[in-house]
Amino acid sequence: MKKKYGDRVMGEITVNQALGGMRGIRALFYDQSTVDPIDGVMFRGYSIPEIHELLPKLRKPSAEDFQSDQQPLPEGLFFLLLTGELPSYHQVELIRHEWDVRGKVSDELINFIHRLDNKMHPMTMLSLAILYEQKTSKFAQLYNESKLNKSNYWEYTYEDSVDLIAKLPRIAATIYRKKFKDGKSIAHKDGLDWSGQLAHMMGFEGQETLNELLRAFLTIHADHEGGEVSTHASHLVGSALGDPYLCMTTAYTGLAGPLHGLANQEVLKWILNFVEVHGYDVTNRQIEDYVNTTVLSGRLVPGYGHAVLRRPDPRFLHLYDFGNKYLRDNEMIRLLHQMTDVIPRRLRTFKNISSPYPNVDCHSGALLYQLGIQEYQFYTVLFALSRSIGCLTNLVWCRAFGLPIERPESADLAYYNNLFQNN
Ligand code: NMX
Ligand code: MLT
Repeated sequence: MKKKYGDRVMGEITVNQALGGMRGIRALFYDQSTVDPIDGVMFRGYSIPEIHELLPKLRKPSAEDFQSDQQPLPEGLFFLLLTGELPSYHQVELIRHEWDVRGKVSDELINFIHRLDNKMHPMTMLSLAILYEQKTSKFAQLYNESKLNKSNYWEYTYEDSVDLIAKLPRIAATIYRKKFKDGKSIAHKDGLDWSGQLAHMMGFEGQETLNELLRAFLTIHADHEGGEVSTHASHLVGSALGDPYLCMTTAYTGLAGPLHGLANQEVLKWILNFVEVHGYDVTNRQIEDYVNTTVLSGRLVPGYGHAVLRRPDPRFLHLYDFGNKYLRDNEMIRLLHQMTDVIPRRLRTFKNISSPYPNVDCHSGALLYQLGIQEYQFYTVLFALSRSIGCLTNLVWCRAFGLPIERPESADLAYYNNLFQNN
C-alpha cells in the first residue's frame, strides 16, 4: 500500500476539525472493525445481528434450537477480530480452555487489590491492578534483556495479551467483592467460559439470564473502530512499544471518562434520580421536562448522542431486544423504552446536538441492575473487560505490521492566525 499509493492525497482538513476534536478526519489505520454513521459497527465485516447469529454459543445448539436463542461468546469475537475468520465451535472451546488455564492470578495481586482504598472508583482499582501486574509482562522482560527482535515483537505482545485477558474476570470479580460485598473472594471454578467465570466469582452463578446478558455485553462492547478514546489511547501507548499492561491501563483510564465508558453508570444514576421523584408510571411530558432541565442547566443526558453514529446504535438495539425478550414486564425496562421513544424527539430540538439517538450505554445499566448487579459504579469495569479484546487484538497486529510511533503535529494559535491572515 505504501509503495503503490504512499504519495496520494486522502483529503483536506478544516479549522473546525483541527479545533473540534478532529471529528471526521480519517487518518488512522485500523483493520478490525469499522463504524458507519448509519449502520454502526462491523466486526471484520460482520454486523451485530450477524455476530449474534454466527458466533458460537456456550451450548452446541441442537437441531431444534435456533442458534441466536443464546448469546455469542466473547471468546469467539476475539478469534474473529484476530484472524478475520469466524471460529468453529471447537476453536472457541480451545480458547475457552486456554483462557481458563492462563487466568490464574497470584496471591500477591489479590493482596494488592485488597489493600486499595475502598473510596477509589472500581475503574481506578482496575487500572492500578493492571499496572501492578505489568511486572509479569513477557514483552517488557525480554525487551529489557535485549532478547527481542522487531520481527517477533508481535508474538510476545500476543502472549501478554492472552495472559491479561484471561486474568481479567478474576481481577474484576475480586474488585467487585472487595468494594461492594464482604471482601471475601469466591474461589475460581475450572472449566467455565470467560464471562461464566466472572459471574461465578462475582457471586451470580446459576443466574442464567444474567449470565447470558454478560455474554452479550462482553461481546458487543469489544471494539468500535480505532478512533474512539480507549482504543486510540492504547494504540498510542503501544506505538511507543509500551507492553499490553501499559496500553490497557491507559485504555481503562480513557474509558473511565463520563463522555465515554462511564456513561453507563451515569445513565442509571440519571434514571434513578428521575424515578425517585416521579416513580415508574410517568407521562411523556415529565420525561421531556427532565431532559430540558438537564440540558438547560448545562449537563448531559447520558446514554444519548455519539461522535460518529447518526442513528440508534445497533448495540443499543441488541440490548433493547434482550430487555424485550427477558424483562418485558419490568417497570424500569418499560420506563426505559418510553424514554428512548421520547428523548430523541426532545434532544432534536437542541440545534447544537448532532445526534439525539440512544447509544450503547443507554440500556446496559438498567438491564444489569434489574438482573442483580445494582452497584452501578461497576458497569464501566464490564465495558473495560470487553474493550480489552479489541484493544489487544489491535496491538498484536500493530506489532505484526511494524507500525511506527504515532506522532502527529500540533500548532499554536499564532500559526492558525497567520495561516489565514492574507486570505
Ligand atoms: N446531552 C446534552 N448535550 C449533548 C448531548 C447529550 N446527550 N450530546 C451532545 N450534546 C452537546 C455537546 O455537549 C455539545 O455541546 P456544546 O455545543 O456546548 O459544545 C453539542 O451537543 C455538540 O456535540 P455533538 O457534536 O452532538 O457530540 P460530540 O461528538 O461532541 O460528543 C458525545 C459525542 C457522545 C460525547 C456526546 O453526545 C455526549 O456527551 N453524550 C452523553 C454522554 C454519553 O452518553 N457518552 C457515551 C458515548 C458512548 N460511549 O460509550 O462511549
Ligand atoms: C465506543 O464504543 O467506544 C463508543 O461508542 C464511543 C465511540 O465510538 O466514540
